[in-house]
Amino acid sequence: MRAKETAERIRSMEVRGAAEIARQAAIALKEEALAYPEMDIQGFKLAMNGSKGMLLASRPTAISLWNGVEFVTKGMNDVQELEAAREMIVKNADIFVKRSQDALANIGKMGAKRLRPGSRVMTHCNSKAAIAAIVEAHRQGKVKEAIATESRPWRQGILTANDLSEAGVPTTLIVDSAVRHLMKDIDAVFVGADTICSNGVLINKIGTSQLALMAHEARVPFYVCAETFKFSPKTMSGDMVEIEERDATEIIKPGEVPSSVRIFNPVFDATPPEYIDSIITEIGVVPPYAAYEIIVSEFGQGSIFME
Ligand code: RUB
Repeated sequence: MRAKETAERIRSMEVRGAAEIARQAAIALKEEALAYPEMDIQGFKLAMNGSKGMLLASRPTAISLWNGVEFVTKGMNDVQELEAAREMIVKNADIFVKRSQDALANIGKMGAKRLRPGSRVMTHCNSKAAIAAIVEAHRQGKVKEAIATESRPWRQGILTANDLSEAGVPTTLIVDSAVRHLMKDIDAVFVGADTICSNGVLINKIGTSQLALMAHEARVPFYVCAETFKFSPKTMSGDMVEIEERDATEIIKPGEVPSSVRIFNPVFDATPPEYIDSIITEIGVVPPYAAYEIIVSEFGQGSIFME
C-alpha cells in the first residue's frame, strides 16, 4: 500500500498500535520507492521526503513511527544514483519489518520469565509486545488468568481479549474503573509502549499511569514490553512528546450532552519511571533509568544533534 493510503489508515486507526504503524509506514515507503517512475534522483528524494512527511503527520505520539521512517530513509540524501537509492530504501524497509517481528519473540521469552506458575496478569489497551509475553508465559503453563481492561474510549481491550482467548489464555475483560478493585489479586501487569523518553517516562494508552499507580500501591510488579524502536532519541535532544487528542465522537454520541459541555479526549498519558519495575526489550530486561543508554547504543550519540 502507498504512503497516502497508509497515512489515512493510520489516522483513522484502521491500522493501530505503535509497532504496527511503524511497520506499515516502512512498507509504504518501500512501495513508494518501487513505484517511482522517473529517472532523476532529486525527484526521487523529493517524492520520498513528501511521503515521509505524510506518514509522520498521521499520528503524533508514537516514536516508533518516526524511528521506523528514519531507519528506512537513513543515508538516502548521500546517494547520488536512483537505482542505488531505491534499492537502499527497499532493503532498509525489509530489515526494519523483520527486526520488529523478531523482537516480539525475544520480548515474549524474557517477559515470561518474570512470572511464576499460577499467575494472574493484567494488561491495558492492545499491545502486541505485552500479549507476546503473556502468551509465551501461558505456553509455559504459568498463566492462570489474564485480565484485559476495556481501554475506553476506543475499546482496544476487546481486541486484546480476542487475541488472548484465541491463544488459549483464560481471559477476563473488565471496565477500566474496575482496575483497583482487582489489583490486590494480580501478580504482574504487562503493558506496551508508544514512546519511552530519555528520562525513563513511559508514554502509552490513556489510563496506563493509573494502572501503574495502583500496581505500585498494591506492590504488584509493573512491566513495560517495548522494542528498542519505542525509545525516543528526540526526547534526548529535549523534545516534548505530543499527546494526541482525538475527536469527541469517540466518547459521546451527538446530543448526549449539551453543546456547552467540552469533551476532552487525550488518548495517551505519561507514567513516571518510579512506577515501572522493568522494561522488557528484545536486547534485554532493563530498568527505566537505562533509557538514555539504550538510546545512545541504538541510535548513536549523534542522534542528539538532530533538528
Ligand atoms: C495502542 C497502545 C499500545 C502501544 C503498544 O494505542 O497504546 O499499548 O501502541 O502496542 P492505539 P504494540 O490503539 O491508540 O494505537 O506493543 O502493539 O506496539
